[in-house]
Amino acid sequence: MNKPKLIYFDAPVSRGEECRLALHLAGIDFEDVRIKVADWPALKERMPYGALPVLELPGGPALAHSNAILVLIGRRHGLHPADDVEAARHEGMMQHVEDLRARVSPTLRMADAEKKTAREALVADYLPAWARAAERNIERGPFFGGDRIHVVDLKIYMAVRWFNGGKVDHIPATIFADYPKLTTVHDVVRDHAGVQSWYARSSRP
Ligand SMILES: N[C@@H](CCC(=O)N[C@@H](CS)C(=O)NCC(=O)O)C(=O)O
Repeated sequence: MNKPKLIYFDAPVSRGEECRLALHLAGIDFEDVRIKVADWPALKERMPYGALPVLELPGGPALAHSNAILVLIGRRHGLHPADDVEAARHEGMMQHVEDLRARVSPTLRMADAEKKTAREALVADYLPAWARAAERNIERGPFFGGDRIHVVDLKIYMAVRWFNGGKVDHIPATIFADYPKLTTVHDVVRDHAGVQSWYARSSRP
C-alpha cells in the first residue's frame, strides 16, 4: 500500500464523505474504497471499532472515528488550528455534530409510525436547541473559525446538508434556515473551490 486508503460505504454522505473532502482539500492522493452494504457484515469485525470510516496510512495502523481522522488530516495539512485552545474549540463543535448524529441516526431504523413521532419530537425541541448552540459557537464567520476553512466546517456542512435536501422524512428542509451563521458555513463550504472540485470528479450529493 503506497497511498492512504479511506474506507467507507458507497455513498457521498456523513462521516465518510467529510473525511473524503478533508483528504481532497488537503491535496492527498488517496484510495477511495467504497464498501457495498452486502459486503459489510464480513468486514465489520476487521475494522478497529466495527464501524466506518477507517483511514489506513502507509505503514501505519488502521485509524477509526471520524473526528480522530479529521483532526489528524487537519493538523498535518493546515485544516485544523495550530493553537491548542482554538483546536479544542473546533473539536467541541465536531463533537456537537456527532451528538446530533447520535440523536437522529436511531430514527433511521424505526418503523414509520415510531419514526414520525420520534422525528417530530426532534423538530420541536432537540434540533432547534442544537442549532442555537451551534450558532452561539460560530464566531464572526463566514467559516466556524473566521476566514479560512477547517475540518470542522466540513463536518458542519455535512450535518446541515443532511436535512436541507428535504430527504429526511418528518424533518423540514428548512429546519436550520433561521440560523444565519450555520447556513453561512454550509453555503461557503458548498461553494468552496476545493469542495466544488471534489464534486466535479466524484459522485454528486
Ligand atoms: N464514532 C464513529 C461512528 C461511526 C459509525 O457509526 N459509522 C457508521 C456509518 S456513518 C457505521 O459504520 N455503521 C455501520 C455499523 O455500525 O455496523 C465515527 O465518528 O466515525
